[in-house]
Amino acid sequence: MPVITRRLLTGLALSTLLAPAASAQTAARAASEERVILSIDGAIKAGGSVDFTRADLERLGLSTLSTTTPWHDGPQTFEGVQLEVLLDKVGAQGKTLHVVALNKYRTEVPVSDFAKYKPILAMKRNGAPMEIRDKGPLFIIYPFDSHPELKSELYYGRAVWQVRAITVQ
Ligand SMILES: Nc1nc2c(c(=O)[nH]1)N[C@H]1C(S)=C(S)[C@@H](COP(=O)(O)O)O[C@H]1N2
Ligand SMILES: [Mo]
Repeated sequence: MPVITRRLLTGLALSTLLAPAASAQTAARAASEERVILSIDGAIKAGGSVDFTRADLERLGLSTLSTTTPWHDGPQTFEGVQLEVLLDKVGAQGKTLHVVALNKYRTEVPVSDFAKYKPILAMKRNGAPMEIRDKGPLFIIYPFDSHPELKSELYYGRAVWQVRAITVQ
């Protein structure tokens, strides 16, 4: 494993000499792939805290959900991991999620929403990763158009954008 890592680094360093701009982009992309964007702790089977990079989340399988939202013009297509799938993956045992966003917004989301509505932790909007300025990198999206009761302050409040951490309780 260390050998492979060294080779990768050498390859990167070499391409920096050959094509500085392109390789800086490649390096930036690699760094953002390895960045932890979500941490889950609390009542989970693994104990402690489990960290996820973008690639880790993609490996769990992405679902697509198209809906209008209060924050976008016209129907949008979101892609992300279903919260139900994510919680299953960490062996969550609680009834409530305490969700904390990058902007320190925090709210509680009942786990019972997940089987019922299949909301996703969206990472892409219309095929592109959501940047922080675009309410990314992770945005809880409910299928607002599929259930009339979801078009309410209660569920808009649970649609946390810039999600950074989840505590299961
Ligand atoms: N990260 C983050 N997500 C959030 C909020 C917030 O302040 N920060 N506000 C929530 C609440 S209480 C509601 S009603 C809606 C508000 O969206 P608005 O500020 O665009 O009206 O987003 C929800 N998601
Ligand atoms: Mo709200």
